[in-house]
Amino acid sequence: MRLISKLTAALIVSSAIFAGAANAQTVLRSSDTHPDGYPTVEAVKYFGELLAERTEGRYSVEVYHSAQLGQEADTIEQVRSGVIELNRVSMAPWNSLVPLTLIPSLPYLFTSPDHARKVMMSEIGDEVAAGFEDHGVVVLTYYDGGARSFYNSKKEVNSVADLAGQKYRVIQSDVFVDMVAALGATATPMPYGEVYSGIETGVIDGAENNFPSYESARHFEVAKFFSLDEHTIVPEVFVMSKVHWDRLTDEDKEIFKQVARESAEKQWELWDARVEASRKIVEDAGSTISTPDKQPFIDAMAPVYEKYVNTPELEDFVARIRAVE
Ligand code: GTR
Repeated sequence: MRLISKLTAALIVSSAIFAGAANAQTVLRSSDTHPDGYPTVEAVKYFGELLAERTEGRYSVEVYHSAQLGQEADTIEQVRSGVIELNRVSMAPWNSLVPLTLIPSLPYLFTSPDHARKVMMSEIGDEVAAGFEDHGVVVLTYYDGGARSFYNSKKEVNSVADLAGQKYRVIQSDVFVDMVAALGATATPMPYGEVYSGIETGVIDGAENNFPSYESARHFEVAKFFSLDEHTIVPEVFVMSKVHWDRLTDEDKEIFKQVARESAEKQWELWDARVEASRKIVEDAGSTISTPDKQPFIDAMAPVYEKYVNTPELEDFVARIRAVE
């Protein structure tokens, strides 16, 4: 009986969504790989609050954090096909699908998180976003993905030479694989949720990420040597399934975009605070943080640029990003 009434309720809700009924309460489901409290999770919750307010309760958001709906690659398929309405993921797993996302994923392109924020919120970000629409989603906004650095379970990395022969987990993206290879190490692409045990069991020597991820995924417990080489700042994307987007009225589309933009500003605030807090947590827990000279790392990236920035248009695109102050 209970099951039947649950199913009936689900049907009523989904038919309300399908009909786009004016007074329906539509709950939008959003996925995130990070735990509750993480800046991206909190920013999407904030988006939901603003959305409910500005639509007089017609829309609300439920965030499925902690990879409850699966690893990023799976949830990307879910949002593309419309099984879930929203998703917050890194830009890197889109690299093979949306070619222009390769550019903001390049190592040492953005000079600071602030530079990345400015670029992604400019028309450059809109040009990147346009490429997503052919693949079933609309970019609502970008969030700050912070600077990523290498960390290792066995040794301190103070130079490019120290990376030789080390095996690092990377995000499932060719740019990441090539970047690690150009540094003389080996890349093993694998889902985020497998990194902790991968390091613990010695399948990989380490991984690379920003302080909030290193801390919240507890990677610092198994890899205590953090090397602040800050090799890449990859934006996060907050997307909506195009199937659901296309059902919104023009007025609602405006509201969605506007509150998403406001949620990005919130995320930036939360992000800055969390970077500091996470750094303190890992230092207190005994992580050593080394700060290698970045220039040799930057120099080693030349082949990656040669491979991916391979047309005059892309060269121009990179130059435009570099020119943003
Ligand atoms: C984090 C990012 C996640 C995920 C993760 C990873 O910084 O926020 O979306 O992509 O990195 O390395 O898989």
